[in-house]
Amino acid sequence: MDCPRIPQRGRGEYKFMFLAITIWIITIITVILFTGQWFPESASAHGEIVDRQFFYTLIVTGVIFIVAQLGLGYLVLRYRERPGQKAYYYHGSNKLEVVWTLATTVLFFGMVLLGLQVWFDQYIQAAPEDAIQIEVTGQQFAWNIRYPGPDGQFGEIQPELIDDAAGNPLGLDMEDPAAQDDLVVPTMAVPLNRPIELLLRSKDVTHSFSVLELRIKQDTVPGMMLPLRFTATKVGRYEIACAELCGLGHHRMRSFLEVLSDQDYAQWLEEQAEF
Ligand SMILES: [Cu+2]
Repeated sequence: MDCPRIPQRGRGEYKFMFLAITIWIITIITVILFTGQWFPESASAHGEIVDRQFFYTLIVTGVIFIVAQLGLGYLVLRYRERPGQKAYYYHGSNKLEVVWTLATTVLFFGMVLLGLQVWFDQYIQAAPEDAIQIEVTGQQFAWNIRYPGPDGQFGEIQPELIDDAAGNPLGLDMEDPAAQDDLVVPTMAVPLNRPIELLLRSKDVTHSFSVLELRIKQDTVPGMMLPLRFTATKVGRYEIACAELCGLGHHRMRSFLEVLSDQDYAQWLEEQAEF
């Protein structure tokens, strides 16, 4: 049956205009909120690449967001309810479905390929021979940082020896000669421009070791030892935050990481060992 359109502007039309304009205003506000400085200046060798990857991702997703929201406002206006107009069934376009599925796939894999190298360097590539290994164990709600000491070997740990009250939060087995010089401290220090390999563990639940300036963030998972590599390039004192909601005291699970010159680092290690 033929259904002629009856063009007629009623009061109801304004609500569609209002909705479309609201969508566009929210889009503009969102874009403004997303521009500007996201992070403090990078203090690690891979930080620049992470920032570049972040910027590309923001641009690609931002452009898609803007186009989609402008389109949404336009469609609200174009296909608004009009007096006397009847809705009709539209099956959709298979060609369009294929095009945007392919476009999304290409974009997604493109972004992954762009970021693959820095991800590979941090997680898959073996640490250089001269990398300094530091073990980090998260627990509700503190970080335990362990250095292997002058022998360069981490001593044995036994879960049954864990005793927070007695000052042995990791369960270090003092009968093992390699454990006797191990240093367990609440804050971390690393030397400048030296490759560092963190070995991340957790005693209880999932935590996340995160230092914004160094552009590092990695979950610590109970039962796993996860490596995380970086080279600090700027002397400074940076906050270590837990980036995983890990319990009621999550907000106070923080520590500090100091990047020091070689000389200051050697002195720091000596001072810590004296305690
Ligand atoms: Cu935590």
